[in-house]
Amino acid sequence: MTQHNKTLGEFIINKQSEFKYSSGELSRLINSIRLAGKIVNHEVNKAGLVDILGTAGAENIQGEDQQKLDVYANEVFINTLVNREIVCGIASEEEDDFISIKGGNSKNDNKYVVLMDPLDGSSNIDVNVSVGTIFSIYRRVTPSGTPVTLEDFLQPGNQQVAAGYIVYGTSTMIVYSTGHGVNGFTLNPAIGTYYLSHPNMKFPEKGNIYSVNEGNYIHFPKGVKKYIKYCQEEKDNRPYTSRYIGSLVSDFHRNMIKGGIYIYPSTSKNPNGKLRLLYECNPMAFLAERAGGKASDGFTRILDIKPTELHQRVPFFCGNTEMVEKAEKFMNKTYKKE
Ligand code: AHM
Ligand code: MG
Repeated sequence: MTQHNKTLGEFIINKQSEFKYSSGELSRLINSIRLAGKIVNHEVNKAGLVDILGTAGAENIQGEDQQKLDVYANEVFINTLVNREIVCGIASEEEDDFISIKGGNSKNDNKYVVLMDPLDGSSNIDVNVSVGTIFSIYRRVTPSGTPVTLEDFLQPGNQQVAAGYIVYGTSTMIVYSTGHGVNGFTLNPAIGTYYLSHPNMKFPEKGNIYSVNEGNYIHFPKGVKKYIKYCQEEKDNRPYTSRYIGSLVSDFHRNMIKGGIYIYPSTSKNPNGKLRLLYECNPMAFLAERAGGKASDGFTRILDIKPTELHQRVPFFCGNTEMVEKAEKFMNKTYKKE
């Protein structure tokens, strides 16, 4: 990487005037996220060396085992945002309820709330496979200076001011958008600086990768089964390639660069799928659309869904526009028969 590449810090300063509400508050918030990301990255990278692997003995609200690194990442992100007094509220996949943050003088004038999945794909930690952090930023809707309420967090994804993810992969990257395109920055671990490595990321026009946990095939809706068969058919540029890491951030990241669709549908066991609307689907849908892609629940645009609860789950179809639209067609055609 050459030294004249723009750093994330320089990029944020240059772009600040493009932000919708340019008080510098959003810039400082993204700065805090990149700092927390570096700390988590450091810990993730030495996961094999220290006794930090394994479960922490607690379960999160969805009844899943929490890995130690989940707990660690959750604490780092929350502490960084709280200590810098940069947001008025946080909701995390690892917390039962949202956190209301008071400012130093007991009054909090900050405008933004952050929703996050501090360490997504955590079942991959023990086997040295990429994991990620997903974040989503909204302006509060209740009056500033008062404690945040549930209403501030249950906003439809189309109200997001910014969203992004950090992928702790073969290299660590932060990819985010404040609404003006999607940009990716790669961490140079030697000096702890992120460099702009992937400016203005876009899904290629055509994709040929489908990512879905086919082990659940028997439980999928008819439309998804038919779409999978379509992907496997020998016709035109098909069969497509199947790639599934089981780590949403990594699967999305690859599909955005190479062209593909990610699907986590409803199943007969889990009618709303597995992924969480607020912490996973909305931020990814925001990025997908900014990168020329599309995200839906099979029928409706993800970003237009009005959330009703913090830990709500939703079926998720996300990737190249053409591929998502094709999958939606299969869903619509078979819907009545199911
Ligand atoms: P998590 O938030 O508990 O880590 O679950 C989300 C992850 C996604 O990253 C991934 O795409 C999906 O769960 C994989 O689920 P499955 O193992 O059922 O295919
Ligand atoms: Mg997750």
